[in-house]
Order: sequence, then structure tokens, then C-alpha cells
Amino acid sequence: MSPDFTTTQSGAPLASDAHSLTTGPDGITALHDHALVEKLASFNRERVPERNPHAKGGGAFGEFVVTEDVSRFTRAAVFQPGAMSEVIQRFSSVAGEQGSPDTWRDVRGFSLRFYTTEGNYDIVGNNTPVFFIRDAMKFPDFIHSQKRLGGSGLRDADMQWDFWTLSPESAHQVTYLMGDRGLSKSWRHLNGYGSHTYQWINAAGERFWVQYHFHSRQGVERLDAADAEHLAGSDTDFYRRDLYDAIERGEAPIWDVFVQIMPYEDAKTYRFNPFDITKVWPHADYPLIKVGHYTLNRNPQNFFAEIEQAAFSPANLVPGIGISPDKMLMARVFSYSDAQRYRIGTNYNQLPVNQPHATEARNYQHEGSMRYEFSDATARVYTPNSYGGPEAEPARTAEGSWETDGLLMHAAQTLHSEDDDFGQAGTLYREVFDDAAKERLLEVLVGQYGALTVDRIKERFVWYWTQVDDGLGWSIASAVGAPVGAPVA
Ligand code: HDE
Repeated sequence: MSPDFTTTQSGAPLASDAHSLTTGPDGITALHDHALVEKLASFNRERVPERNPHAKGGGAFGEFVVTEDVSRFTRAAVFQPGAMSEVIQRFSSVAGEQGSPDTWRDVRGFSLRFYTTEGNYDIVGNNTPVFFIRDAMKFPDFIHSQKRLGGSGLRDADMQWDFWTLSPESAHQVTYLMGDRGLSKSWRHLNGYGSHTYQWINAAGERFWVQYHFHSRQGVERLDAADAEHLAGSDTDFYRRDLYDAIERGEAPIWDVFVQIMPYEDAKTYRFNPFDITKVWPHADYPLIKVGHYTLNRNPQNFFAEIEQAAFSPANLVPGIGISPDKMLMARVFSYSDAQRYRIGTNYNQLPVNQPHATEARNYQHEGSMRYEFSDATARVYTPNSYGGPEAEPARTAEGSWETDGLLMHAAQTLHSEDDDFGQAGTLYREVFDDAAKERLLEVLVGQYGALTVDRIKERFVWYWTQVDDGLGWSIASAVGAPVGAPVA
């Protein structure tokens, strides 16, 4: 008898792997065929809700090592000289569903978790340093406009450009998206960014504002639009396969980790609002400072358990690192854990991929759906207690902080001297894109215009790009035979 005989989920041997219980070979199926009912019921429950957005992705594990000394800026254990931490990274597309082609033009998600000795630290960023909007109130509308029409269930260029051109703060990110970054050669060939401003706190309690940059040692390479279109049909999992195969071949991809540091006081008077996620901090003002590098060298053993159930959250912070008064970031700190409770379940943090790996979780939360971890019978389930249970030690936390005061209101952010919606988009186009990249952008935009069917959106499209750069707007208008002028509405 084989030791590997199949069983029900409660361990009893199965009578058959292939035949259900019937009255004779051709008769009716018995409802009390528990093995069949259990097998079909399990199958019906295989899918958990996909992420909304960032549904299609893939990832791997690896190691981060700190090669430089940035201890003057943060006391976080993960960034102390010589520290090594296990990491997991997930890359993703934003708008497409789980089965969507990897090579559709999109921003790419860049989620990184450090399993540190002080708890899990997640940086949930993108392959662009900015974002489409600057207030979380607009986020569901933005994502709706990029997904599918309510009626037909189809994706729709009018809907996308309607939202973008009515939200001019999107211009910087849309310039990235329509440029070469919208079609990377692979996940290995893109840079990542924390995108928001975060706070670092050093051992003396001094505070700094910080932005993260992750530079691919594989180089930043783009995919030709024609190749991407072909791949979208012939190999929908092109990026997922590329990463998996590279790691299996022993070609572990590496990213160098840098930060920009802004002294705490500079934020008040800097020429841009430094907490506005639609802006970058020019390197001339705040140069890149090297921290270390990480390597992705281990593929998941099980895609569902370790990648699909990986629950990243900007709320996963560690001592010496905090958030900033960026309205998007403050909302994300709430939103992600909420998404995981719905998507995976109340106790999602107990799953092996989400547990702390280099320390342990200790608190008085207990029970709830699918709870399987528990303390010994003498442990108290409340605090304070007089039985020696764990207690908070505030000195360990080194939380972020800033002064805040004011009337409660719904308002746009405070403007600094050079704050506007189009300035940095224009700089990106004129000073960062070379002539060939400018040509490719024009070609993409002319193609996008061609997919529009509504006149007022077409008008706003030309106006929007004229605001980014006059010459670009005129080039689009002359290529598509449209007038240049202020949009009707
Ligand atoms: Fe996300 N985002 N997001 N996002 N996001 C999600 O979280 C959300 C934003 C990003 O690999 C969701 O677990 C809000 C900026 C990545 O698992 C959801 C706002 C940036 C991923 C969510 C933003 C991102 C997500 C979907 C505006 C880059 C994939 C399921 C305040 C800096 C994470 C989930 C992974 C995923 C909400 C804006 C990047 C719905 C409310 C800005 C890389 O909770």
C-alpha cells in the first residue's frame, strides 16, 4: 500500500480519486459522497477577491544589506551599518485584472517588505516617483476611470482622459506613464520609488524628511510598443515569467537603495510643497545618498500562499521611521489593512508571509475568524495585568511626529512659491526625455487621441498637453488636425 494515499481533509482514506459514488456505473450521484462534495466545495472557494487595483503581479524573496552609514538620519535597525534583512518584493500592474497581459501600458507597483528585528517594514511604491492625484478623496474615482465602464464592462479611453484632463495634477505622472516608463522591458529593468515623503528619526530624536529610490542594476530598459502588443497576445505572463526564470537560472536581480534627505525645517519654506506626491525633489537640492542594496534570489514555493496572500501596507512602520503630512499617505495607512481584512481575512497577519520573521508579534488581540495561533493557557487576554504579560515600552517606538494645528476643513493643500500642476511635467518632457523619447511620446499621444470619441474630451486633451509643453501641444494638434485653444468645459 502506498504511504502517499489520498485522504479527505479530515484524514480518512479516499475510495477513489476519479469516480463519484453512484447507484451502479450509470446511476444517479449520491449526495452523501462527502469526498466529492468536499472536493467541489474546496474548488469553489479557491479564489479570494483580487486586489483592487494592482491585481496582476508577481514577486520573490531576497536579502537587503546596508553597505553605508545613514545612522545619523535614522535609528531604524533595518538601516544600521552592516544590517541584513530578509525581503519580499511584489511587482504589479495597476489597472488590469489578474489575468491581464503584463505588457499593457501601465504604471508598475513596487512593493517591498523588510522583515526587520523591530517588525515588518513595508514600502509600497511604484516605478515612478510621483502619482496622479494628491488627495485620497479622488482615489476610487481615479481607479474607476482606469478600469471598466459600468455598463459595457469595457475599458474606455474617453473615461481615462476625461478624468485626467479634469484633474490637471495628474500631468506629471501621466507624462511618465505615456513615456518609456509605461512599458518596461521587464520588472527587473525598472527603478522603484517610495514616491511619498516619509520621516526618519535618529537616536537623538532629530527628524528628517526622506524619499526612497531603488535603482535597478540590470538597467532601466523599455519595450517597443509593437513588441508589447505582440506579447500581450502571445505571453500574457511575460514579466512574471521573466523574473521567475531569471532567479531559477541564478541571475538574481539587484537594486541599489538610495534616499534623499531634507532637514525637518526646510519643509516649511521649500519652493514646492514637499509632501505633494505629484512632485519630485530635484536632486540638485537634495542629492541621492546611498544606503545599500538588495537581491531577489528566491522564488516563492507557492504563488498563492506567498504572493497572492502577501498583504503589504504603508501602516507597517518600524521605530525610527514615520509618515509625513501627505494626505495620500495618511489615507493609505488606513486603507491597506482594511483591504487585507476584506480580501484575505481578519487574521491575515498570522499567515507565514505576513508574520514578522525576525521578531514576534505580542499583544492582547485574540480570536476572530480562522485564528490558529494562541498563547499558553496561563497567558492573560487583557492589559494591564499583574501576571507579567507584555507591556508597551514607548522608548522603543521612536514614532514620527510633526506640529499640527488648524480649523477642520475640506481644502486644497497649502501652496508654496513654485507649486503648480504642469511645471514638473514640462521639465520632465523638456529636460529628461531625449529627442527619441519625445518622438515616442508624441506617437503614443497621437494614438491615444485617436481612441477618443467625445469632442470636449479631445479639446481638453490638446489643452492639457499644451499646458505641459506648448510645442508638444502644437505637435499633437497638427498631427491630428485639431485646433489649439482653451477647452469648452
Ligand atoms: Fe495603492 N492600493 N492606494 N497606491 N497600491 C492598493 O491595497 C490606495 C497609491 C500601490 O503589491 C490596494 O492590498 C489608496 C500610491 C501598490 O500587494 C488598496 C490610495 C501608490 C499596490 C490601495 C493609493 C500605491 C497598491 C489594493 C490613495 C504608490 C499593490 C489591494 C490614498 C506610491 C500592493 C491592496 C501589493 C494596492 C489603496 C495610492 C501603490 C485598494 C486608497 C500613491 C504597489 O488598498
